[in-house]
Amino acid sequence: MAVIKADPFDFPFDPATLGLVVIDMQRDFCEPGGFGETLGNDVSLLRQIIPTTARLIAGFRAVGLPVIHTRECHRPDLSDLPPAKRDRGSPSLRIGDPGPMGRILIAGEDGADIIPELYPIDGETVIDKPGKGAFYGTGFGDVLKENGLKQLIFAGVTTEVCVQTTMREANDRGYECLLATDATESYFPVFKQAAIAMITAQGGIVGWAAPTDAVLEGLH
Ligand code: C5J
Repeated sequence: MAVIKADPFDFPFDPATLGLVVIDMQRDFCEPGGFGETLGNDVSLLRQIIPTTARLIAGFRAVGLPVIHTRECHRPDLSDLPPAKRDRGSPSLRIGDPGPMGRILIAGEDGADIIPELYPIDGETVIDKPGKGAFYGTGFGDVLKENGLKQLIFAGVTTEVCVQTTMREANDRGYECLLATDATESYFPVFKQAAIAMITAQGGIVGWAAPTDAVLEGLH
């Protein structure tokens, strides 16, 4: 067993069953003019983690372990978009509306795609998901099983929404999950810290947390 130094205690893992899940590093969340900004958020906060996340991805690729990417997006006909989601709040543009990077959070549009700095390479799986969690309405669970994965390292945005939701879903399904604390970000720094605290509290009730350097050290 290999080990990653983590909170609330070391994370032992079998490299044969470990994978990296990078949540929603999309232009719509990380670049001006996308969904995140239409909600009034400062996207520069999320951009701070791009170099660290790139290093984490490169580390997994270097040792031949799987990298899975997700994208929060909807079908062009909006058939997988509940009105309750589209109508929530008062963004300047709603999901499906035309914006500077194409229709907001719609599959196939530039804004819904992954940022160029972290773009998937050939052979990596990309899961399009209509919800905040990656299991709902997708083949994510099947992909994990087909790859024999049991332990998951998580990165991406936003910590307290899609990352935490997916970690909780995975934890309930028996996966052991670790969050790379400097490869995840929120538009609200206080929410990021709270999410990490919630995940690791009570003996790791949702999972573990560790910085990218500790994860990469564990891989070697
Ligand atoms: C949000 C996400 N925050 N990827 N999506 O709406 O966390």
